[in-house]
Amino acid sequence: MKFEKKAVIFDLDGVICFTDKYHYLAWKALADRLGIYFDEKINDRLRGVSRMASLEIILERATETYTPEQKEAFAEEKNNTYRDLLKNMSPADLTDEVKNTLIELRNRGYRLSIGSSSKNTKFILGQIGLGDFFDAIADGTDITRSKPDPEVFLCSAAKIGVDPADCAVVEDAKAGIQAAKAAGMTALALFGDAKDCGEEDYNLTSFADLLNIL
Ligand code: B16
Ligand code: MG
Repeated sequence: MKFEKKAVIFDLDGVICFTDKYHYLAWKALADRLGIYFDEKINDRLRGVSRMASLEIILERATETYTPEQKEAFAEEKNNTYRDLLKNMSPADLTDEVKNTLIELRNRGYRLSIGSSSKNTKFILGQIGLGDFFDAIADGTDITRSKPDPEVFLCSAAKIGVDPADCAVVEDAKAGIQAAKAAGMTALALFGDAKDCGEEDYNLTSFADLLNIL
């Protein structure tokens, strides 16, 4: 199968790099401190959704109710733990497969951008050596509605000046696949709960598989 596209919009967490394991560890530390059950299956539901929406999912299993101020403090506590873990990231956390595929896509003339729900996107890209690589970045600081709303992908396409119909999105989250489809884009699933979710246009066998279909 081949897709005729002008741009590729990448999700960050779980696609370009594996910060998803750090999200898990940071949420797990908070959940354990509060005595709330949390495991990797629940963690899968947090992929692509905003920090506060993630917290609400974790608090579904809480026996206490918390005030909005307490919830803000919990979200900040998680983010501080997460950012401490991100400080250990370096260009070694960018795989050769991802790096070489991105370079080859650029050589083929594609516009390349990011569409991530994370407010830590620019910090993470800097850590892994991609701070200046993408043609545009749309992230959690640009939007008011997180995936499955299409806002972040429409924002990313607008920043690179490409019609949504000419964009392919690479996602590891079912919420991200739904967001891409709602934006009128082609949705490519890679890993996570995106894979075989039933709403994707294509399941990638690997990141480098992009070079076979674009
Ligand atoms: P932050 P993505 C998403 O990134 C994560 O998948 C999701 O787990 C996280 O809650 C969200 O970013 C917000 O992240 O707390 O750093 O602002 O997959 O859209 O790149
Ligand atoms: Mg993701």
